[in-house]
Amino acid sequence: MANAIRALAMDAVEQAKSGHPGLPMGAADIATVLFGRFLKIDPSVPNWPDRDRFILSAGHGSMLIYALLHLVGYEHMTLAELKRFRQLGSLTPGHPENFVTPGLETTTGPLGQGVANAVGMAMAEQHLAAEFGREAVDHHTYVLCSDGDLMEGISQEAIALAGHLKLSKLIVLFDDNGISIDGPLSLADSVDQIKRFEACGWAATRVDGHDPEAIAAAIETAKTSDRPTLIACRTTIGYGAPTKAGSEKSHGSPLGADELKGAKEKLGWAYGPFEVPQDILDAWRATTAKGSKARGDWEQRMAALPAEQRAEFERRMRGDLPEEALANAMRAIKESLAAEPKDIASRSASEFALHTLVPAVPEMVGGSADLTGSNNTRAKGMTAFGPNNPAGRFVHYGIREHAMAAAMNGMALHGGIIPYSGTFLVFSDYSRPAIRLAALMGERVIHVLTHDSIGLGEDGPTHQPVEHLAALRAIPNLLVFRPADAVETAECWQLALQARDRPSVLALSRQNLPQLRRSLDADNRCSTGAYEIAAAAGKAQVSIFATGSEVGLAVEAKALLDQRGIPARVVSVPSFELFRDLDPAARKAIIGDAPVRVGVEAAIRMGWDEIIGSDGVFVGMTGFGASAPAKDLYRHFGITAEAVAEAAEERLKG
Ligand SMILES: Cc1ncc(C[n+]2csc(CCOP(=O)(O)OP(=O)(O)O)c2C)c(N)n1
Repeated sequence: MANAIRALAMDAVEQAKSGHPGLPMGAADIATVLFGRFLKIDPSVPNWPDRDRFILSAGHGSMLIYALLHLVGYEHMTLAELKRFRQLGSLTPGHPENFVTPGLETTTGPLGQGVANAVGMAMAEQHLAAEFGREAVDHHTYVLCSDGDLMEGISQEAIALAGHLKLSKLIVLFDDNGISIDGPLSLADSVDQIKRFEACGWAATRVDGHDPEAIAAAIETAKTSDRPTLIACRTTIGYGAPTKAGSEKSHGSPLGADELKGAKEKLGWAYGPFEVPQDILDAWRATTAKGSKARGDWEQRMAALPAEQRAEFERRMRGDLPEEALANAMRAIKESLAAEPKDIASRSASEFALHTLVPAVPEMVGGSADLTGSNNTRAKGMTAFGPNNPAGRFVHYGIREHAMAAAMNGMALHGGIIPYSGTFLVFSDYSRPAIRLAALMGERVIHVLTHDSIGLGEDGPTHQPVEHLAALRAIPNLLVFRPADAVETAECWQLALQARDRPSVLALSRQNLPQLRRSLDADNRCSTGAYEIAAAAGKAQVSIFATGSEVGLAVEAKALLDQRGIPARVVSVPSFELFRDLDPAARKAIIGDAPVRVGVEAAIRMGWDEIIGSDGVFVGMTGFGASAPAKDLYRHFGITAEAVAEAAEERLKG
């Protein structure tokens, strides 16, 4: 059965003339034991909620999972798809993409991400089991990872978090082949992985990765552990290849016709390309009986649950919001802000909104990378998630931004949870690879990124983001919100929650901001991405576009221009992306036809030409910030109402 994986991987890579045969050939025995004897899946219902999760963190070994999906009988994974490995529009892209291929749990390729996704999935499992009971949620999360996964820094953050949280249903199978692209691992690494994992609170063991019984025994033991488990499986990369086995030469290129022929001979595989004999295919197909039975049993248990509990579980797993509760929460927040306006930092406005949103939307699980008091992400009544309180809805991720973001991806992928968490905007650099993958996968994950400009003041240029808004706006499918006041902050939260297929960033200020929207708006005005927040008295000569903390400043500049007899209007731009999604006529109407357009944002100009044109005036940053009180910095860098008014006036004069 393992040789079927090896043969399919060799044949597909050969046909594609590119790909990675070494891992599937080396890890075939591990995968055969895991899928054959343990993994609780049902190919006829790939998304059955209580299935075991399997993550191939070493995404370059994608032919391993494609071969497995075919062998166990996922309907769409036909031989024809295997033959189209790495071709446009196939279900077998170079690295696994869960949004392309049914049966995949996540998208991997950037090493280390899958391990951290799995930590999030195991967290989600524990949390949902605490909420809905073991009748509804009771599965394992398995990872197959490589040396590269464990060398990446994110893996350290992830395993430390998993060990601390005692995620006992997380089992990592390490393809311990001692080879990476450059050659033997000894060129660059001498970590004792067993000791490393043990030091992080894991159970860890080493087995012969070509001995099925040893692998099976280790998995059995892992399933009874009270901690997460690492099983280091000693393997030979490219197992079976006559000259390339055990060498980096089998890692990432086709074996070549002669080597392939020799490998099949050595493995005793007497079949042609993509040929799997019926008895072996039958044996593979039979392995899913355990999963089908488990699914049947689960359905019976679900049917026996109280109707309300079952309906709530199903809603959450579908990813539908509690529409009515959310609408009521939004109304309550807005009514309160209209009755008692709040001139507060947008991070505090976010907290104010969360106090009402978190109870209304029970799937929200919050957190922070050790900046809870600064990010204001912990709403009233939230308790800390942990082994003794798995129902807790607030995660202390520690100072681990990268694994935090990747674990949040894992929670969203698991389903049943809308994860959100916080750090400083400047440290989005530390989580960016995971944010990018959330955007690629289309996962609803919400990043609260506070201290969003020089407005944070004294902490200085190391902490003051200047290029981060532009850098985040550059990620396709990511929504970057920068709300101007307490009302916009609540509206942006609503939009982030409603964005089912997109991750969001909420860029929030440290410093207080005036509440500009003082009357009650039932509509979500931020939903168009940009809208006129202050109209011109007469035909506008100047349109000022601003985001976040600079919208208040733009409104002051407008007042100065009004005094000078220059009619000006202000457009708040909480989200470039939602604005871009409008049709051209709607966009044009918001842009207006004032002869002068000014953009104001305490950040670099990159991206702004889309709104103000390349001939527009931009008031913002051109380099790094400095350490000083915020007010002094705004003056020092020339981001003031006076400067905006003057720049507009000068341009108008031509
Ligand atoms: C973050 C990241 N850096 C680099 C790469 C490119 N890359 C792909 S596989 C690999 C290392 C291969 O070694 P190993 O993880 O041991 O896999 P094996 O050779 O055993 O298949 C590298 C550097 C990547 N995919 N992701």
